[in-house]
Amino acid sequence: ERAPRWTKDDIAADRSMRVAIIGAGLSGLMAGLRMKQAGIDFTIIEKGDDLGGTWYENTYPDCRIDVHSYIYTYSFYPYDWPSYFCRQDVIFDYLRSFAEEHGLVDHIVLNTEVTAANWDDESQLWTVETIDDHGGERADEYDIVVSAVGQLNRPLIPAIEGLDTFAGPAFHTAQWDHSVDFAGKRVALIGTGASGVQVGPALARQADELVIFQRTAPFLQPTPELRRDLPEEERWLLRNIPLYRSYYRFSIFLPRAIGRLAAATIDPDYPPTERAVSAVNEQLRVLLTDYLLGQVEDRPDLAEKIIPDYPPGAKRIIRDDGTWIETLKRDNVQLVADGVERVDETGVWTADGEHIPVDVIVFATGFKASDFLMPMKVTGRGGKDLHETWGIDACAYFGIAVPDFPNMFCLYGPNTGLLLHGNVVFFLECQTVYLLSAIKTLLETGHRAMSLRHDVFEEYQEEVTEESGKRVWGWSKTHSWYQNAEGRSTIMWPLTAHRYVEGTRAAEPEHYELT
Ligand code: N01
Repeated sequence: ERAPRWTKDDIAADRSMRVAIIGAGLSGLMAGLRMKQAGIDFTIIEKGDDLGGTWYENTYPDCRIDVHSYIYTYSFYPYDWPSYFCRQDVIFDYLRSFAEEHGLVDHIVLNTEVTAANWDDESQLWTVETIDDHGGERADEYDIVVSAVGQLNRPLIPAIEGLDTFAGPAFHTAQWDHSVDFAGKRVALIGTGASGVQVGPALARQADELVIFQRTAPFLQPTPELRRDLPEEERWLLRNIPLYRSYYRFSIFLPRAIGRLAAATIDPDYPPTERAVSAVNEQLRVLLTDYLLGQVEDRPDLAEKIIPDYPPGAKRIIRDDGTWIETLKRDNVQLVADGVERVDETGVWTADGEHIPVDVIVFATGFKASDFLMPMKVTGRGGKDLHETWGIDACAYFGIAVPDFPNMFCLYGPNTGLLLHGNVVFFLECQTVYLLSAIKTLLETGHRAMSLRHDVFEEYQEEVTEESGKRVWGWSKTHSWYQNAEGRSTIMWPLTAHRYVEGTRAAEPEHYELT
């Protein structure tokens, strides 16, 4: 529990302080709680018609978390998770009960999208412009803006030629059309990332035929417990022994895990034939490749399609309990390891010129992850535009603060994505500690605004850029959502969890211009 040990009224009772939090997902709710505990006036503005963010929006069949549920949990709000990797509805219930229990629901304005946030140099306030689902526009002033919009909130449907001519339903996994009955249908599933691999088995069971379009083969991480309930003894331990819960939570700091990641990702000399020091990455590649090949000994036709040609870790390694390959082997499933060229009224054309007729197209094609804070228009000091400043290279100090955008703090911002070397909820708690310390500084010093110093930002940016280049998602130049259009990672945290804790312990006043 890292709740503030102070309230606004303890420090500056006469001062008004209003905070706008954009987004009512895991991050926004967490920030809301901290504001409440600090006695600060706050509003959570949510574009959707319920709270929960990603766990409200993604309702495709068998959508579930891919880190252990008892790690993907606020440290101070444990839950009696029924399975190792809980399904979307269970996580949604967790977030709802969190919000209800902490009195956050009344602070959330639903169906309202933030279109712009403009900083006024004179009043030193943000004007947050919103539009609701009836077209009602508003502009409200706030002292502080907290972006809690997430990274994977803008579904990406590729611009495939002819898509608008397709006669049947076509939709993204994050915008599931529950009115579609797959029975008796021939379905195309485009994309074999985490979403595609999760939804594919359910589609194969429901549809008459499933055609899976795989552009790049995924590595699969053997996880036998993926769809299993947690045994009662384990649940008892997690419920009753806080130390047991903490062990899991803080295992991210175990040198073993960090060492493994570092060794597996630092080597710049891939491919393996030219490798000098990538023994662990290579070991991992062999293990994961054997895992795949072991499942298709009877199917050489599949074997040649499912082996990735990039180093493990360059893209997300996907949890698997054997279900994926079982699905690919089904009689009603066809795996097309070929690009999608175009779509016509009745089906999909592959790059090889084959026409595959389908009734429904499901896009598991990911998100516009690098478009941080889009499509909001954010203007800071001197009318500076955030997206013009960033270009395609979004960067914020520890993912949180940007020079010339005073009193604006991002949660789960640029370069805070994680593989083995952290835990998104733990990082989020670090971010809110930082946010609260910034607010405390403003209250204690009587200043109205704090803007990150350029030199502090630049030093940080250099470190992150250099370290990103050493990680597998950087040096391998593998195409993935970890990278932007120019191949730079604006998504992943390239350093250790220790470094993140150290850097977010407090918003150091000397790192800021206070006005
Ligand atoms: O998206 P992705 P995702 N033609 O970008 C393919 C989280 N998540 O939604 O690899 C054909 O990973 C693309 O191919 P390629 C998790 O962090 C979590 O699956 O670019 N194919 C790829 O196969 C995850 O990492 C859970 O060559 C096209 C796929 O579409 C993140 O979300 C569950 C294409 C996109 O994969 C994103 O995963 C699900 C085209 N034109 C997701 N364009 C949980 O556990 C793209 N592809 C909560």
